[in-house]
Amino acid sequence: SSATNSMAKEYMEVACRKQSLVCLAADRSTMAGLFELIEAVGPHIAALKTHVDLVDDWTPDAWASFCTSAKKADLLIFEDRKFADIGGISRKQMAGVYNIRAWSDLVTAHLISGPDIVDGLQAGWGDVGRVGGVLLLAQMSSRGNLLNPSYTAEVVSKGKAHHGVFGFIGNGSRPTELAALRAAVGDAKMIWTPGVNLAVGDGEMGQRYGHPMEAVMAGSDCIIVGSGIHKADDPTAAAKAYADASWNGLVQR
Ligand code: 5BU
Repeated sequence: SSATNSMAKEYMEVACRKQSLVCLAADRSTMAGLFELIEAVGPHIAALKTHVDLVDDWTPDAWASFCTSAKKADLLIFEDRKFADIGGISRKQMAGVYNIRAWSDLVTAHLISGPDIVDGLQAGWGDVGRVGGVLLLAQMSSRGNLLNPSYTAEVVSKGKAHHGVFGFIGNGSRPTELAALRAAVGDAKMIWTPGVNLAVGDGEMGQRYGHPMEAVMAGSDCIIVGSGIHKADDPTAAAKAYADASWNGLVQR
């Protein structure tokens, strides 16, 4: 109810209906794998995160139909593109082969090039008569990342003041850092967190994992879960387990 962005309310309504604060990181490299996944977990997740450029057999038509399936499952579509260029180029990168502006509701961006990147991305959606929200990377989950506390503080203070910013990416693997981020962000913007797995500890290639319930209790509004679901033997059961952990965390918080 404190959120300034209407899409944040839309997300929370879906999250409450499904009793799930899970955003699925759908990191499968075939269209068939993606369709299978959304079919299996749709009822237990509240948003869908994509990396459109890692799909081997990507075509515009297959992608359009995948996005239709996501909308049928009541999901915001979040392209984790991590834009970082100057505003005018970021606007153009919203078009191109993948035409991200036409189907994404949310995208990620670094603020390294300055705040005009947010205006550039918003102009990208505006070019096709759509609206969207930017999630700024305030923290990352990977070890050794260069987003130090003073950088995080700058991102939060600039991002909080921008109406085009939906919220921030926080580090789900470190509840203490996350709680500090929550305190800095306040209640008006979202915090979404990757680096979450029921198997807490180190993941592949420097990824780090914290427990989903602890992340939510520390202030996460949405846990971003990839391999914990898409590599599970039973993705449906896994998605349900993450949904339950996130919901219990929210209720306790
Ligand atoms: P995993 O399989 O749960 O580790 O997948 C995590 C996903 O979140 C993956 O798509 C990453 O690109 C994404 N991610 C991340 O892991 N850490 C970050 O700091 C950011 C994104 Br930003």
